[in-house]
Amino acid sequence: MEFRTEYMQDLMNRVVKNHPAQPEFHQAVKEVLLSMEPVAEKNPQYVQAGIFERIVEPERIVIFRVSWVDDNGNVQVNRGYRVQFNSAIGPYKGGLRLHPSVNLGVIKFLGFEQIFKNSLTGLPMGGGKGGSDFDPKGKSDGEIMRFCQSFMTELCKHIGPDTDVPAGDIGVGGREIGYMFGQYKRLRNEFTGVLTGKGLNYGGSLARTQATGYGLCYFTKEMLATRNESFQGKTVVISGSGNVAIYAAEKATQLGGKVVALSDSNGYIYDENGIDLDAIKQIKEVERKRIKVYVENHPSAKYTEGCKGIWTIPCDIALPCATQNELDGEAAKTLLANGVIAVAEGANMPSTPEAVDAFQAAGILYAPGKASNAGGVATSGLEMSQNSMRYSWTFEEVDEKLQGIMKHIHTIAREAATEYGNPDDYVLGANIAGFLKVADAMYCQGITY
Ligand code: NDP
Ligand code: 2IT
Repeated sequence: MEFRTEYMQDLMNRVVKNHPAQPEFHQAVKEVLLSMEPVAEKNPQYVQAGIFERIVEPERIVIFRVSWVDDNGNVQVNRGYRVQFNSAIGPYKGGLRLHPSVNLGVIKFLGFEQIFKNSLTGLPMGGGKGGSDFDPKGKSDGEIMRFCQSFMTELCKHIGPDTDVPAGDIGVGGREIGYMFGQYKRLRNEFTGVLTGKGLNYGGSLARTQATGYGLCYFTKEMLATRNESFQGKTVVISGSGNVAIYAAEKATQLGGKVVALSDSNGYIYDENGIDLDAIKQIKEVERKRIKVYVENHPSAKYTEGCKGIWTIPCDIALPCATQNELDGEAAKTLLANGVIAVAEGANMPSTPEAVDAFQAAGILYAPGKASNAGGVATSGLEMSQNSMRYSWTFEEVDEKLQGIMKHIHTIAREAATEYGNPDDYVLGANIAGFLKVADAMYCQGITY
């Protein structure tokens, strides 16, 4: 899609010029600004107050050196980031990613998306994201701990339970959050809810581990219901085999779907009888091994090297849950030719713009990550509430609130999409519904940032 107004095209040109060589950030901004053209026309006060110019510029960026000592006694140096993008509706909130592909542009795209996602949850959370180019693969527990402690030694100066509350993302799960929380507590002498995704015995929330994957399926269920469809009897393909993919597979199965494929960055497994999820949890969560190990004990399954081929498997529902731009235009065409009826994103921006255009042109159900994967951060918001109350809800209580939030996101995205054009355009709906709350808050607070 291309811009039809000079105003947004000019703004986009400035973003590209002022943030050079950050293609993921440009991609995320373009998608949102395209949805903003009718909003700017309907709301001249936002144009006058410079809301669009301000919302694409992070409020603050912290970049720092992270040195640590590996098991051989060698000094290693990585780069740490925290992008505090927008605090109009609450403290900055968003995950930390540890992956060698991390750079400032990647963290900025993630922080930008987080503004709208967090707003959609209805909870008071601003947008932020952080991480490092540290590669956790193959590192010992001791190395992970020393990295996390060094990372937090600097990060702790910039965060706090009412300022900025990080959480997990790729490469950051319960283990890493534990090491970071311990270091924050030691340095600040404070036991506070400064991170979410914590262990259950030191302030974590029940159902946070499951929340992103479960929430993704709750959203997909709502979307399917608009066409009198459900997960029942459907074949489901899910990319990735990390936190989001595993719990998406669990809930899709509970709702009656059959999950036939999962992947990691090396390749994918296909089992037409349905994947044995307990075995996957053992391989990925406990042993931290590669997914190909699965076929050693599952003769009906087949392993194929290379992760992109997963989209050639025929399915009714596709849930990309690995990483950005993992599903391109060609993969989208193949999925469509094989009869896919719904694509919902567990990952952040996994579909390229060409893939999104293809899904929308074909008229299938397509949910952008900022709506469909918001269950994770929503439950992080619920963890913050529980920490503030010094109280814990049961699994059922949290899960029920999560279901309510995903239903609400689906409703407001559809309402906004209906008001501004086409009820089935969840991209338009999610961007506009997420934007309006933040824009009003920025407008009311005056021109501060
Ligand atoms: P994990 O680290 O638990 O798992 C990531 C999975 O994606 C792994 O299977 C990994 O394979 C695969 N993967 C990562 N990078 C690549 C790559 N470059 N190419 C192919 N596969 C890759 O992360 P999560 O499950 O937490 O995150 C997955 C996605 O969901 C991300 O986009 C994240 O931003 C998003 N997300 C996460 C939320 C959360 O609460 N955790 C909330 C909302 C969105 P390998 O092990 O081989 O690297
Ligand atoms: O992309 C995301 O929404 C996350 N990684 C979760 C963020 C959070 O603060 O729970």
